[in-house]
Amino acid sequence: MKLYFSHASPYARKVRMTAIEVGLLDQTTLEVTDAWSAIAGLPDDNPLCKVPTLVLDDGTALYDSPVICEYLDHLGRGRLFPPAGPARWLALRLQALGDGLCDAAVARRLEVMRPEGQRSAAWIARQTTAMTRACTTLEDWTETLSGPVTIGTLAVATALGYLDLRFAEDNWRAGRPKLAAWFEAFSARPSFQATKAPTP
Ligand SMILES: N[C@@H](CCC(=O)N[C@@H](CS)C(=O)NCC(=O)O)C(=O)O
Repeated sequence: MKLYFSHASPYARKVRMTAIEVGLLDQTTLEVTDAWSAIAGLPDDNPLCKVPTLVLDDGTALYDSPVICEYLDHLGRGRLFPPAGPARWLALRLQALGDGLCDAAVARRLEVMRPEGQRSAAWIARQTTAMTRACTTLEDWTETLSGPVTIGTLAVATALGYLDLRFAEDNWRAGRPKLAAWFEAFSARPSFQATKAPTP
């Protein structure tokens, strides 16, 4: 299998963590790809030209990250996606919130990077508000994060790691002591440590 990824992408980090957690990293060839400048390779395999994209040995390409993670979990006989029932809905809900937090953060970053005259302050404010609300909700949900490791907890951890990478000045830990303590403990996982973006 080949995984197109970028070091900074939180969605790709979630996939790499999944591969490690279910014991499939050694069967995965990692190909660093800049989705924004790729003109061959990634767009041939994924018409959306996004990372992460996983290409199976028969040429089938899988995207986006929830699909890839569930595939890897199934192949590796992992337990990151519990069977249908309350535990599964909780894991998927947490994944949706973690991924949605990333969506807002990525959208804000892209807007901030536009030339000054083209930026929308209202758009940046909307994404920032969504990020703040998501972090506050996660503080309220900390007890649900403290159970077994699932795709939900991986998604939340990678989202918070992305905030540290791109929006450290937001200081998401302020006023959220339970979430900060959970993240501190979760960050020690080898899969999280092994997938840190290299410092520029
Ligand atoms: N929902 C997708 C999001 C993937 C995504 O947006 N990846 C970004 C990098 S962080 C990307 O490749 N962007 C390129 C583009 O939007 O053209 C997933 O979960 O995989």
